[in-house]
Amino acid sequence: MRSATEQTPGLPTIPTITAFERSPDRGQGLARDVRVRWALEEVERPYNVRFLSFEAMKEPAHLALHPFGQIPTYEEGDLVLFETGAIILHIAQGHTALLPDDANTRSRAITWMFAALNTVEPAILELVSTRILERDKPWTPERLPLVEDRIRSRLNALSAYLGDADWLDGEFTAGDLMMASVLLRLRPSGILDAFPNLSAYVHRAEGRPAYKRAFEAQLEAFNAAPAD
Ligand code: GTB
Repeated sequence: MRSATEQTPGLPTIPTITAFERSPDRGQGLARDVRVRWALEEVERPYNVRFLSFEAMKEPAHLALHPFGQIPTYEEGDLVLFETGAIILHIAQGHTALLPDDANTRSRAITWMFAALNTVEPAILELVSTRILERDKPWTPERLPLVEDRIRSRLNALSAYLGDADWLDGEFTAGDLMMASVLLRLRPSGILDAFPNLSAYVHRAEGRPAYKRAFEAQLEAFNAAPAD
Protein backbone atom coordinates (compact mmCIF):
# COMPACT_ATOMS: atom_id res chain seq x y z
CA MET A 1 0.00 0.00 0.00
CA ARG A 2 1.26 3.51 -0.82
CA SER A 3 0.19 6.66 0.83
CA ALA A 4 1.38 9.14 -1.79
CA THR A 5 -0.83 9.94 -4.76
CA GLU A 6 1.83 10.79 -7.34
CA GLN A 7 2.10 8.57 -10.41
CA THR A 8 5.48 7.56 -11.78
CA PRO A 9 5.79 8.42 -15.52
CA GLY A 10 6.21 5.33 -17.73
CA LEU A 11 4.84 2.91 -15.15
CA PRO A 12 1.29 1.52 -15.01
CA THR A 13 -1.18 3.87 -13.34
CA ILE A 14 -1.45 3.27 -9.62
CA PRO A 15 -5.12 3.15 -8.68
CA THR A 16 -6.53 5.20 -5.83
CA ILE A 17 -9.28 3.82 -3.64
CA THR A 18 -11.28 5.56 -0.94
CA ALA A 19 -11.79 4.36 2.62
CA PHE A 20 -13.18 5.62 5.91
CA GLU A 21 -10.90 8.14 7.60
CA ARG A 22 -11.70 6.32 10.84
CA SER A 23 -13.58 3.09 10.26
CA PRO A 24 -16.60 2.64 12.55
CA ASP A 25 -15.57 -1.00 13.03
CA ARG A 26 -12.45 0.27 14.80
CA GLY A 27 -10.05 -1.65 12.57
CA GLN A 28 -11.85 -5.03 12.55
CA GLY A 29 -11.57 -5.00 8.75
CA LEU A 30 -15.32 -5.17 8.09
CA ALA A 31 -15.63 -2.08 5.87
CA ARG A 32 -15.78 -2.77 2.15
CA ASP A 33 -12.49 -1.13 1.20
CA VAL A 34 -10.82 -4.26 2.63
CA ARG A 35 -12.12 -6.55 -0.12
CA VAL A 36 -10.78 -4.13 -2.73
CA ARG A 37 -7.42 -3.87 -0.97
CA TRP A 38 -7.37 -7.68 -0.80
CA ALA A 39 -8.03 -8.06 -4.54
CA LEU A 40 -5.25 -5.56 -5.30
CA GLU A 41 -2.89 -7.47 -3.02
CA GLU A 42 -3.78 -10.81 -4.69
CA VAL A 43 -2.77 -9.39 -8.09
CA GLU A 44 0.21 -7.62 -6.51
CA ARG A 45 -0.80 -4.13 -7.57
CA PRO A 46 0.25 -1.15 -5.49
CA TYR A 47 -2.49 1.33 -4.68
CA ASN A 48 -3.10 4.66 -3.00
CA VAL A 49 -5.82 5.38 -0.47
CA ARG A 50 -7.72 8.62 -0.02
CA PHE A 51 -9.35 8.70 3.40
CA LEU A 52 -12.73 10.38 3.82
CA SER A 53 -14.75 11.59 6.76
CA PHE A 54 -18.51 10.87 6.78
CA GLU A 55 -19.06 14.54 5.88
CA ALA A 56 -16.62 14.45 2.95
CA MET A 57 -18.37 11.33 1.59
CA LYS A 58 -21.52 13.40 1.06
CA GLU A 59 -19.80 16.41 -0.51
CA PRO A 60 -19.98 17.13 -4.26
CA ALA A 61 -16.37 16.13 -4.91
CA HIS A 62 -17.01 12.60 -3.70
CA LEU A 63 -20.58 12.40 -5.04
CA ALA A 64 -19.09 13.01 -8.49
CA LEU A 65 -17.26 9.69 -8.04
CA HIS A 66 -19.91 7.78 -6.11
CA PRO A 67 -23.56 8.80 -6.62
CA PHE A 68 -24.55 7.29 -3.26
CA GLY A 69 -21.77 8.98 -1.30
CA GLN A 70 -20.15 5.79 -0.07
CA ILE A 71 -16.76 4.11 0.06
CA PRO A 72 -14.98 2.45 -1.60
CA THR A 73 -14.40 4.05 -4.98
CA TYR A 74 -11.68 3.16 -7.45
CA GLU A 75 -9.86 5.61 -9.71
CA GLU A 76 -7.38 4.53 -12.34
CA GLY A 77 -6.48 7.20 -14.87
CA ASP A 78 -9.77 8.32 -16.46
CA LEU A 79 -11.69 5.37 -15.05
CA VAL A 80 -13.83 5.86 -11.95
CA LEU A 81 -15.69 2.91 -10.46
CA PHE A 82 -17.91 2.32 -7.46
CA GLU A 83 -19.56 -0.91 -6.18
CA THR A 84 -17.12 -3.51 -4.90
CA GLY A 85 -18.44 -6.13 -7.33
CA ALA A 86 -17.56 -3.96 -10.32
CA ILE A 87 -14.27 -2.84 -8.82
CA ILE A 88 -13.08 -6.36 -8.03
CA LEU A 89 -14.18 -7.69 -11.39
CA HIS A 90 -12.15 -4.90 -13.02
CA ILE A 91 -9.09 -5.63 -10.89
CA ALA A 92 -9.38 -9.37 -11.52
CA GLN A 93 -9.59 -9.19 -15.34
CA GLY A 94 -6.50 -10.73 -16.88
CA HIS A 95 -5.17 -12.04 -13.58
CA THR A 96 -5.31 -15.80 -13.15
CA ALA A 97 -4.71 -15.25 -9.43
CA LEU A 98 -8.38 -14.18 -9.29
CA LEU A 99 -10.04 -15.24 -12.55
CA PRO A 100 -8.98 -18.47 -14.29
CA ASP A 101 -8.03 -18.52 -17.97
CA ASP A 102 -10.62 -21.17 -18.88
CA ALA A 103 -13.76 -19.32 -19.99
CA ASN A 104 -16.26 -21.58 -18.21
CA THR A 105 -14.29 -21.66 -14.96
CA ARG A 106 -13.99 -17.86 -15.15
CA SER A 107 -17.74 -17.48 -15.65
CA ARG A 108 -18.37 -19.72 -12.65
CA ALA A 109 -16.03 -17.60 -10.52
CA ILE A 110 -18.02 -14.52 -11.55
CA THR A 111 -21.22 -16.39 -10.68
CA TRP A 112 -19.89 -16.88 -7.15
CA MET A 113 -19.09 -13.17 -6.91
CA PHE A 114 -22.72 -12.42 -7.77
CA ALA A 115 -23.96 -15.12 -5.40
CA ALA A 116 -21.96 -13.56 -2.58
CA LEU A 117 -23.28 -10.07 -3.32
CA ASN A 118 -26.87 -10.86 -4.35
CA THR A 119 -27.82 -14.00 -2.49
CA VAL A 120 -25.75 -14.13 0.71
CA GLU A 121 -24.86 -10.53 1.57
CA PRO A 122 -28.44 -9.13 1.59
CA ALA A 123 -29.48 -11.51 4.39
CA ILE A 124 -26.40 -10.51 6.40
CA LEU A 125 -27.07 -6.81 5.86
CA GLU A 126 -30.60 -7.29 7.17
CA LEU A 127 -29.10 -8.60 10.38
CA VAL A 128 -26.84 -5.57 10.66
CA SER A 129 -29.84 -3.25 10.13
CA THR A 130 -31.98 -5.13 12.62
CA ARG A 131 -29.28 -5.26 15.29
CA ILE A 132 -27.99 -1.72 14.90
CA LEU A 133 -30.38 0.62 13.07
CA GLU A 134 -33.60 -0.95 14.41
CA ARG A 135 -32.20 -1.85 17.82
CA ASP A 136 -34.80 0.17 19.75
CA LYS A 137 -37.81 -0.61 17.56
CA PRO A 138 -40.68 -2.50 19.17
CA TRP A 139 -40.67 -5.19 16.46
CA THR A 140 -36.99 -6.05 16.76
CA PRO A 141 -37.23 -8.90 19.32
CA GLU A 142 -39.70 -10.69 17.04
CA ARG A 143 -37.91 -9.86 13.80
CA LEU A 144 -34.39 -10.81 14.84
CA PRO A 145 -34.94 -14.63 14.92
CA LEU A 146 -36.55 -14.47 11.47
CA VAL A 147 -33.61 -12.55 10.06
CA GLU A 148 -31.15 -14.98 11.66
CA ASP A 149 -33.08 -17.95 10.23
CA ARG A 150 -32.85 -16.48 6.74
CA ILE A 151 -29.08 -16.26 7.13
CA ARG A 152 -28.89 -19.85 8.41
CA SER A 153 -30.86 -21.02 5.42
CA ARG A 154 -28.29 -19.44 3.07
CA LEU A 155 -25.40 -20.80 5.11
CA ASN A 156 -26.89 -24.30 5.15
CA ALA A 157 -26.99 -24.32 1.36
CA LEU A 158 -23.51 -22.85 1.02
CA SER A 159 -22.09 -25.26 3.58
CA ALA A 160 -23.64 -28.25 1.78
CA TYR A 161 -22.19 -27.05 -1.53
CA LEU A 162 -18.69 -26.41 -0.16
CA GLY A 163 -18.52 -29.72 1.70
CA ASP A 164 -14.91 -30.41 2.59
CA ALA A 165 -13.44 -28.51 -0.36
CA ASP A 166 -10.98 -25.68 0.27
CA TRP A 167 -12.61 -23.26 -2.19
CA LEU A 168 -15.91 -23.02 -4.01
CA ASP A 169 -14.71 -24.19 -7.43
CA GLY A 170 -11.24 -25.69 -7.37
CA GLU A 171 -8.59 -23.00 -7.02
CA PHE A 172 -9.12 -19.77 -5.06
CA THR A 173 -10.86 -17.14 -7.25
CA ALA A 174 -12.45 -13.71 -6.98
CA GLY A 175 -15.63 -15.65 -6.11
CA ASP A 176 -14.00 -16.92 -2.92
CA LEU A 177 -12.59 -13.48 -2.18
CA MET A 178 -16.08 -12.01 -2.34
CA MET A 179 -17.80 -14.85 -0.49
CA ALA A 180 -15.26 -14.86 2.35
CA SER A 181 -15.47 -11.05 2.59
CA VAL A 182 -19.25 -11.25 2.91
CA LEU A 183 -19.11 -14.06 5.49
CA LEU A 184 -16.54 -12.19 7.56
CA ARG A 185 -19.18 -9.57 8.32
CA LEU A 186 -21.05 -12.32 10.22
CA ARG A 187 -18.24 -13.13 12.56
CA PRO A 188 -19.28 -10.76 15.40
CA SER A 189 -22.74 -12.42 15.44
CA GLY A 190 -21.37 -15.93 16.18
CA ILE A 191 -23.79 -17.42 13.58
CA LEU A 192 -20.91 -18.72 11.48
CA ASP A 193 -19.64 -20.87 14.37
CA ALA A 194 -22.46 -23.38 13.79
CA PHE A 195 -21.02 -24.12 10.33
CA PRO A 196 -17.53 -25.57 10.89
CA ASN A 197 -16.67 -25.93 7.21
CA LEU A 198 -17.66 -22.29 6.51
CA SER A 199 -15.73 -21.08 9.56
CA ALA A 200 -12.70 -23.01 8.29
CA TYR A 201 -13.26 -21.55 4.79
CA VAL A 202 -13.21 -18.01 6.14
CA HIS A 203 -10.21 -18.81 8.30
CA ARG A 204 -8.40 -20.21 5.25
CA ALA A 205 -9.18 -17.03 3.32
CA GLU A 206 -7.92 -14.85 6.18
CA GLY A 207 -4.71 -16.87 6.20
CA ARG A 208 -3.82 -15.81 2.67
CA PRO A 209 -0.83 -13.45 2.67
CA ALA A 210 -2.72 -10.99 0.43
CA TYR A 211 -5.63 -10.83 2.89
CA LYS A 212 -3.24 -10.31 5.79
CA ARG A 213 -1.56 -7.40 4.01
CA ALA A 214 -4.95 -5.83 3.25
CA PHE A 215 -6.12 -6.27 6.83
CA GLU A 216 -2.91 -4.84 8.29
CA ALA A 217 -3.05 -1.82 5.97
CA GLN A 218 -6.58 -0.89 7.07
CA LEU A 219 -5.68 -1.47 10.73
CA GLU A 220 -2.63 0.73 10.40
CA ALA A 221 -4.82 3.44 8.86
CA PHE A 222 -7.33 3.14 11.70
CA ASN A 223 -4.60 3.36 14.33
CA ALA A 224 -3.04 6.37 12.61
CA ALA A 225 -6.33 8.29 12.40
CA PRO A 226 -7.03 10.97 15.01
CA ALA A 227 -9.07 9.50 17.92
CA ASP A 228 -12.80 10.39 18.24
N1 GTB B 1 -22.91 -1.99 -2.52
C1 GTB B 1 -21.83 -1.11 -2.16
C2 GTB B 1 -20.48 -1.78 -2.48
O1 GTB B 1 -20.40 -3.02 -2.46
O2 GTB B 1 -19.52 -1.06 -2.79
C3 GTB B 1 -21.97 -0.77 -0.68
C4 GTB B 1 -20.95 0.26 -0.22
C5 GTB B 1 -21.15 0.56 1.26
O3 GTB B 1 -22.09 0.08 1.92
N2 GTB B 1 -20.24 1.38 1.80
C6 GTB B 1 -20.32 1.73 3.20
C7 GTB B 1 -20.50 3.23 3.33
O4 GTB B 1 -19.89 3.99 2.62
C8 GTB B 1 -19.02 1.34 3.91
S1 GTB B 1 -18.77 -0.40 3.92
N3 GTB B 1 -21.32 3.65 4.29
C9 GTB B 1 -21.54 5.04 4.58
C10 GTB B 1 -22.82 5.56 4.00
O5 GTB B 1 -23.54 4.81 3.32
O6 GTB B 1 -23.08 6.75 4.25
C11 GTB B 1 -20.12 -0.93 5.02
C12 GTB B 1 -19.69 -1.05 6.44
C13 GTB B 1 -19.80 0.04 7.28
C14 GTB B 1 -19.46 -0.11 8.64
C15 GTB B 1 -19.02 -1.34 9.09
N4 GTB B 1 -18.70 -1.51 10.47
O7 GTB B 1 -18.63 -0.55 11.22
O8 GTB B 1 -18.51 -2.67 10.91
C16 GTB B 1 -18.89 -2.42 8.23
C17 GTB B 1 -19.23 -2.26 6.88
